[in-house]
Amino acid sequence: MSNDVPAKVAQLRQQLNDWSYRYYVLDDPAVPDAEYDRLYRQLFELEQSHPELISADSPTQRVGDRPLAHFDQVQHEVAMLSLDNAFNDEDLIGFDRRIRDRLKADADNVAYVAEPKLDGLAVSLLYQNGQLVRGATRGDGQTGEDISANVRTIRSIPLTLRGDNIPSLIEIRGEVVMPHEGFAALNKRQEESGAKIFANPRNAAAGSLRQLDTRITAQRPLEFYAYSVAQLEGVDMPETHYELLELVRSLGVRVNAEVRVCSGVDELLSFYQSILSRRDQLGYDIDGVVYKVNNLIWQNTLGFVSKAPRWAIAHKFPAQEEITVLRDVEWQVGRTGALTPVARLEPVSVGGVTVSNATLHNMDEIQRLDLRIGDSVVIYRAGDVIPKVVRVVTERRSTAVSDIVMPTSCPVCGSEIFLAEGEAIARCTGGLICAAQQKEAIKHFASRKAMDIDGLGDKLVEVFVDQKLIATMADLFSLRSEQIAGLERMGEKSAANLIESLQKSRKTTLQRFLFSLGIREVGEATALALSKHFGSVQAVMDASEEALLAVPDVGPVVASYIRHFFMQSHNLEVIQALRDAGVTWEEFDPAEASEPQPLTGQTWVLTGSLSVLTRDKAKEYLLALGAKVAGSVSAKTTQVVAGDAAGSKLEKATKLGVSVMDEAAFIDKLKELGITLDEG
Ligand code: 5U1
Repeated sequence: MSNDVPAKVAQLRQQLNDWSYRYYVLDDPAVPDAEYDRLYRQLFELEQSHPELISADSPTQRVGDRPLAHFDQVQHEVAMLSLDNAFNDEDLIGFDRRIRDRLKADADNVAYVAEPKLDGLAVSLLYQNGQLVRGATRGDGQTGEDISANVRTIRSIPLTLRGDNIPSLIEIRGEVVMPHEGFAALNKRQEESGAKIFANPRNAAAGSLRQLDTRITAQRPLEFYAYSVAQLEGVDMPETHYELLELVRSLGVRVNAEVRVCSGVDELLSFYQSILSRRDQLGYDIDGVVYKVNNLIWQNTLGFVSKAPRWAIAHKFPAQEEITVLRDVEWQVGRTGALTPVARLEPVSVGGVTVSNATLHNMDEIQRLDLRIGDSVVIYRAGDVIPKVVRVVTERRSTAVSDIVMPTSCPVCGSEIFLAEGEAIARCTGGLICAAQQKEAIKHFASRKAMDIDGLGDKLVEVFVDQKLIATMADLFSLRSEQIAGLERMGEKSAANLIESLQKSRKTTLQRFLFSLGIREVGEATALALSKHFGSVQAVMDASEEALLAVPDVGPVVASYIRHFFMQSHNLEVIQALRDAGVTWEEFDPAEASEPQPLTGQTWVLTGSLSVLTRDKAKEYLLALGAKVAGSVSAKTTQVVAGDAAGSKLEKATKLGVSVMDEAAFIDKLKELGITLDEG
């Protein structure tokens, strides 16, 4: 049996590498992450019991187990160049004219490859006989730093090239970036742990790549996109840059999906406009587009001038950082009482959007920036990332600046502000007597994934609290139509509708109810885990920290937040008041509910638009029946429910032979499994 181990290890590595390729290069995940993780674990365990089988190219060998002492220097065999810039259409027209003049091209239209210019860090990857042997930074273009250990942690960089046309040597160059989503999550984690907040994704990517401890780099959401080949041996050099990128892609290295061949200046300009209009949706920062002459012989003919090639140019986008003046700092109180300083700015256009507010995170960040009211500051804004103050332009500081002082009492309710030892975030101690916390707590309570009170938007909650019609969520259920009809944007009909949806929302589930209470760090998934584990609100209320720690998804911090929440008498009063107001949910005894549910072990995917059920309701029913609900279709999917206008997921299900049902069949199935559909 043990003879099969090497074969099994090889097969697992092959499978994991194939899935990574599908995920990163083809952008077409083959299996859910959990399945990847399961096989990874199998491989890891096999390698642990057979250490002689561990090899550097194994997917388990991406992260080192001790920090490096320093980075070695690397001499680039081929210099890493920079690019000339075009700041407007005229610059670009001039670039194209110079190229046609030099090439004496009779053709009017030179073919170019147009690519987004990613705003990250240029990196060189050297592969010998298909193995990644070196990763290096650009440095000064001639000498960079050896960051091999760091680049190995980036999952979109293969440790081994794919296919059977592997070059004996290839040096691939490209950009390492941190996508917006990962950047926001990283800064949130940094903020919560009191660590340094990164000014923008480029700085975060640079800081992560220059970590001597690769275990830290491995936790940073870095991605790689290839854009050129500096050395190639052992396979024929293609004729065009585009074919070169295709070769790179065929070797399993990701190339940006936006790359296009364009002919002549007009096509270049429309590419520029198209990318610019989608800039905020790409998910990572770009600072322009790059155009390169496609024909590699022509590139050679054109050559270089000083440190930049004549055959390429970067057409710059409006900057994502601008300077403005900090007019004031206001302190916002959130749902959990956290005090967040918000910069009120002299309005400034950043990347085409007017910015007048920016987050300052916390007092530590204000001190780190050495910020004063009246300072000139650099603002960064991109995508969905909330604009932020990057730094102070100290050279412009006048004598008229004033210090920023954290309030000692809550700006909303006047209660004391408390800053726990070692914490960066100060909090109002007013709890539900603080209108800011009341409002935020009620908005959360009413939201779609919580109690789903149709027609009760954020604005209306603010009006109800300001008019002193309600102070807690329980008060919502004593509202009468005549009290609210006539309020701002509230006619008799909408008032009656709202009362009706309040009435309907009284019947809920234990998971929704627990989620709706707004306990710190108790999101949908934790609420579901709590409800499955305890079966009743009382059992959650009575649970010790130790008992809470037995719930999957609950760690010591969350457990302490849950305990703290149920120790506050005002919270217990609100829960009782909600029960008294007729809010109900089904409870069960977990000891009797250990048998598997009808869909345990199955993975379902919902796609297209459903007309009878909402997507959330459908998901809730499936979870209640024990199924997992996934976002993408793979060979592991048990069942796809396809609503109207279902697109690529339906196509994929058909291709993979996964069973598909329409909404009517789905509803029949739910009924058959004992689900009573909620009305509406
Ligand atoms: N997309 C892209 N970015 N970028 C940066 N292509 C590209 N090419 C570059 C640079 C510095 O240099 C070429 C000279 C290969």
